[in-house]
Amino acid sequence: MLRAIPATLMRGGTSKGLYLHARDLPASVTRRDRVLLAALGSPDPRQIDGVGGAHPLTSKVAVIGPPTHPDADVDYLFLQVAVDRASVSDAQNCGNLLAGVGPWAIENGLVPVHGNPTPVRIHMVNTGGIAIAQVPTPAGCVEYEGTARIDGVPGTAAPIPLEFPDVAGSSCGALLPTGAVVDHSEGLDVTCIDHGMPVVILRAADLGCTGAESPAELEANAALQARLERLRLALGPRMNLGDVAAQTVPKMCLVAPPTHGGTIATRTFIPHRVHEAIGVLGAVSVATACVLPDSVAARVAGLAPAPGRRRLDIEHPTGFFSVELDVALEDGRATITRPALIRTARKLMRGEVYVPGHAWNDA
Ligand code: NQM
Repeated sequence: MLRAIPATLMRGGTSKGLYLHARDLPASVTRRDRVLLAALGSPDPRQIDGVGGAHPLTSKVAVIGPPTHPDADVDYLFLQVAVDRASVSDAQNCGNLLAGVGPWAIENGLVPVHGNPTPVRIHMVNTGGIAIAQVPTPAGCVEYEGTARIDGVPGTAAPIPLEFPDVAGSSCGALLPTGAVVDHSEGLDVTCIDHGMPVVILRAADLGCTGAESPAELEANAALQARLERLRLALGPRMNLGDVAAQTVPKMCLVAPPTHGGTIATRTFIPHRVHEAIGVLGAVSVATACVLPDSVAARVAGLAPAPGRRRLDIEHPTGFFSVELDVALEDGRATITRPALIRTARKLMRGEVYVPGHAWNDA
């Protein structure tokens, strides 16, 4: 018999996924993953027998529950459900689904409304860091509608400012996991960085690209895909990520001079499909590299070093992603802290998602 699981389908930033309460899923990771694969309809390129959207950006799950961190209001575990493989990964964060966590936690009784906005301190279980979301609650309840626009999403919605006090090295152990601002691999200069998301930054021109290609054009370039995967497999262990063959990190980001008035142009492999925009923490990592003297991104962006609160506009295939950072400079070295940005979210549907009984029951 089909098994019903309480669920909310939400857009978080430029991604979409199922938001579930931790208590409504099996405690065993093997059973939990089987249930999520069945709920989203994987493995199947169309995810026809589930609620997944047939793309990594719409095949995502947020598991939310009471906090296990003393400085948090809720725990948020992000799970990437592969589309065409029977695989569920907790190896990365997702700053886009994160945008929906505060609203969901308030509406599901985990966090009381207090004032407007209501701050929600979110423990990102995947990597251990804390994010602070300011959720609009003007009339004692969550307000989703508003005038904020984020590129990659049509229309407008209520702004949800997100701040990340402590995400440097969250997956790799250090902001610059190899210890260098620039590394060399396969004859290319690369910058390996983790300011919330492990990212390898490469100059698009070094790979025969302009950085203005569409995601479809880049995905059709088999030689480029193969070269990037060789680099990723070689650099993953050097970034303290171990064997990354089956992991969704590091992301591979091609950068080029800006063409629309922003700081830098990006095209990001996540790591095999190309992002229609750029991930949230991925954008934070790239923005950080833009103000790190001598990094591959800094050389391309060509910004003059300057201390203080900086705003970096990261160009991507569907517009801009703006990130603010605190930059301190001493003896030519930069310390970059307190990334902050704006996202929006929308509750799309609330009810129960059904999975075959065997997915829930089988040992
Ligand atoms: O970098 C896609 C997304 C993401 C991740 C990915 C994200 C982040 O856009 O914080 O949001 O890079 O796999 O949802």
